[in-house]
This record gives sequence, structure tokens and C-alpha cells, in this order.
Amino acid sequence: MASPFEYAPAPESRAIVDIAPAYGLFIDGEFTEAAGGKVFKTVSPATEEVLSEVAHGSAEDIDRAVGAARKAFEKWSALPGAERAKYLFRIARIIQERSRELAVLETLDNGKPIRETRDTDLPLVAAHFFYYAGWADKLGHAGFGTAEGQSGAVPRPLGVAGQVIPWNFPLLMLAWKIAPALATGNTVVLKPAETTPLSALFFADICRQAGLPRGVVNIVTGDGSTGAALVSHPGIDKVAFTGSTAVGKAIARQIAGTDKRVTLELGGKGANIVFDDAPVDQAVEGIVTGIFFNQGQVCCAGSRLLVQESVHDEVLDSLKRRLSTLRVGDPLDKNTDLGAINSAEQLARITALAETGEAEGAERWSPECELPSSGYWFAPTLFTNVSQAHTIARDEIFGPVLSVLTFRTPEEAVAKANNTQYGLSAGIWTEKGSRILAVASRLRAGVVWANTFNKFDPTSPFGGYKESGYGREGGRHGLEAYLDV
Ligand code: TAP
Repeated sequence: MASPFEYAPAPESRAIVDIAPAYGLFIDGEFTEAAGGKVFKTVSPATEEVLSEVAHGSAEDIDRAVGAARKAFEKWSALPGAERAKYLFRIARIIQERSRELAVLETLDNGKPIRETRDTDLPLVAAHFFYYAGWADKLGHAGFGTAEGQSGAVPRPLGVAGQVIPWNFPLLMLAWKIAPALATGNTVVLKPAETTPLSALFFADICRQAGLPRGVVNIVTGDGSTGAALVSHPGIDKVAFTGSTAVGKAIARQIAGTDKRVTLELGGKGANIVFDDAPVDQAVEGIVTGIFFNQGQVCCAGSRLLVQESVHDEVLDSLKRRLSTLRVGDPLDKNTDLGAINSAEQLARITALAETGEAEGAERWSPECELPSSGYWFAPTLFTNVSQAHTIARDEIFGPVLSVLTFRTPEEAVAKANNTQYGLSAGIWTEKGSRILAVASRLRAGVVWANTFNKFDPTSPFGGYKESGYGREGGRHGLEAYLDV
């Protein structure tokens, strides 16, 4: 199949991005049809319009991709780090040059507001490639072995990495996985989520533009069965998975007893803790960012608000006023705060959990807002009178739904925050630095934000405790997951 990037017409309504009517798999540097010719449609969640038809990869395609990655590994891993870095720097710069196009594409395929793809996702995607490009020739100085030319063990790449990513930050999750893998000398086969395959395919085009050697990056689109075929393929040396805890557990079971290395980035139920000395206006902004950024479809969302009893009413009044100003609607409008839910399936899950919240006796509130008639939409919602036993306080909703609980003392706040099967994120709002340190040190969460929320940086490791997974991505720690140390 010829590259879809050569013949795509430019739809007038969104001229910044040319989406071709069909895309193939990206294997060994070429776009190719799936064995058997199976395809699936990807739609815009905001309008339900079909954006494109994408090849549905099977076990046979995975086998081809792993073969290409294995072949490429010999040369790629033998390149001096400084040479690998040049490709990563080139990729980072092309991402910056094409960031408007990629932001529009991601917003169309995912449903998230253009302000978020443009101002948060794309700058972070480029930053990850820049950051890991910088490490490529310094691996011997990362604390995982000795430098080349010195005596001792030089850290080595693992081989072929099988990477499976979710739909909530398609391009950013790709960057989190591909940038460190390539910097450390591994080659990859990546499987994007079924509902958001397009940005990974545009990334494949960027790899070609950057002159990346064939087979170093392979993209196989498809559904869960494609991901399962990748994870179980005997030719991969490492599995990097981001997604639900249920699938993460299944993967851990599947690869038990093999010598594959694995990192799992799974679900969360983050506590956002507001103490009575916190500046209320700032805390309210942080609560809104914590749960309504990306429509709450964020693994580290602050989905449980723990507010000190003495300021509960003041915070809730202010929060409701602020929620009444949020604009829900067209994700391509730069004034939009909340876009569409990613899929009909996800919308059904959010709806069911919100109904469970009501049925169990919590009090539901949403600002008045008109939702578009087509597409998948859910109004920003908060629940008060929530107890720790409620389903909406325990289960990850992965939507724009906030459960509000209260506490009296810091001890109670810590106990409630930690009372979850998850351990990915938490936030603390207080003016006292000593309280931030004391509380943060007792929270069982991989990332703890103080007086901010949902801030990301490529230099900072990210990952979970308990059922939020294991291994770290990002920062120096993120290198270890791709090295034989
Ligand atoms: P999942 O259903 O777990 O899907 C994640 C990815 O795994 C998708 O590409 C999916 O393919 C694929 N997959 C499904 N079944 C598989 C199997 N048996 N073997 C291998 N791969 C399989 O999660 P989701 O609904 O996409 O994402 C939401 C979840 O991801 C939430 O729980 C959220 O917390 C978590 N998440 C965590 C993080 C971090 S960093 N901890 C970040 C983002 C999201 P298809 O989509 O094609 O079915």
C-alpha cells in the first residue's frame, strides 16, 4: 500500500490536517494492508463522523512487525548513542513543526479540547523526545552501569519492546513509551487504542520524515486481540502497557514464567486534599483541573475531593459557581473547556457509575449546560454526601465526575486518601510547607502534587503503587525499564 500521506485530500472544514480515507499498518518502514485485509472505522466522538478506515492487525501482522523490529535491533542497538540521539532530536523538531496539524488530528480522533492538545499534549510530546534524546549518549552516566570505554558493565538495551497504549492521551502515551525505548537502543512494535489510531500513524510518517531506519518503529493498529497477540509474541523482550487494571492483571498473568520484562501503568482514584488554610480560589482551580481536564479521562485524575469539614460549604459554593462557567462542546473551539467523551462505550460506563452513585444515596449536581445532540457527551458532575463505602468513591469512573468527601484532621485525610486499591496520584492544598511534606510522605501515591494538579514533566518519573501498576516512566528512572542493568 502506498503511503496515505501522499494522496490525502484536504477536507475544507479542517484544512490544517489531511486525513486520508484509509490507513495501513506501519511495518518495516512501509504502510501495508493487514493480512486478510480486515479494517475498522475510527470516528470523531464529537460528531460520530467517520474519520478514516484503518487496517486491523492480526497475529500474523504482529509477527511481521516483531520480525522487522528484531532485524532492525541489530543495527540500531549498535549505533553510538550520539547517533541515535540525532534521530530523536530530529523527531522532536518535526513534532514541533507539525504540532498544529497533530493537535487538530488528536482533537478530532479523541474528542478532547484543542486547547489541551495544542497547549499541553503536543508540547509535552516534543519535550519527551528532546529529553530522552539528551540521555542517548549518556546512558553510562545514568547510574545503571558504567560508561562505554570504562571497565564494568555497560547497560544494554533489552531488544524488541511491545508497547500497548490507551486512548486518553494517544500521542503523549506513545512518546512516553517510544522515546526512552529508542534512546536506550531498543526497537519497538506499538499498538495504539482502537478508538484513537490516527496520531500513531501520523507519527509513523514523522519517523519516515526523520529518516529513522526501517523497522526501528512499527505501528500495528487493531483492537484488544491485536494487543494480546503482541504481548504474547515470543519474539518480544519487554512489554510496556498503559491501560486498565483489569487488562494489566491479565497481561501480568499471561507473561508470568517468561523472561519478558514488564512495566504496567494502570488505573487510579486520586485524592485531592484541601485543608482549611488553602487559598480557596486557587484550590478550586486545582480541583477543576484535577477532574475535568481531558473530561476526567485521566488515570491520575483527582476524582476524590477530600475537603476539610470547616471549609466544606465555602469550597463547594465556590466550586459550583466555577463549574457553571465551564463551556462544554465543540472540541475544535479554543474556548471549550470540556470536549466529548471518547467513545459510546466509555460514555455508557460513566453513565452507569453515576447512576450507581445516585442509587446508593449520594447527592448529584451538575451545572445547567446544553449538550450537543450528536456525539458522546457528559456534563461536569459532582456528588456530595459520599462515604468511603460508595462505589463512586472506590471505582475509577474515568469521566468528568467528582466524588466529594470530608475529613477533620490530617490523619483522617491521609487514612481516607490511602483507602483505595489504587495509588497513582494525590494533591495537597495548604499554605503550610511543613504540612505538605508531612502529608505527602505518608500518601501511598506515585505522584503527589502540592498546590497544583495534573502537571507533567519529562524529567519526572511517573507510576503507581498497589493496583496502579509497577515500573516508572519518565525521568532517569524511565531509562531503567528499557535497559538490562
Ligand atoms: P484498556 O481497555 O485496558 O486498553 C488499553 C490498551 O490495551 C488498548 O490499546 C487496548 O486495545 C489494549 N488491550 C485491550 N485488551 C488487551 C489485552 N487482552 N491484551 C493486550 N492489550 C489489550 O484501557 P482503556 O479503556 O484503553 O484506558 C483506560 C484505562 O487506562 C483506565 O483504567 C486508566 O486509568 C488507564 N490509564 C492509565 C494510565 C497510567 S499512566 N497509569 C494512563 C492512561 C490510562 P483496544 O483499545 O483496541 O481495545
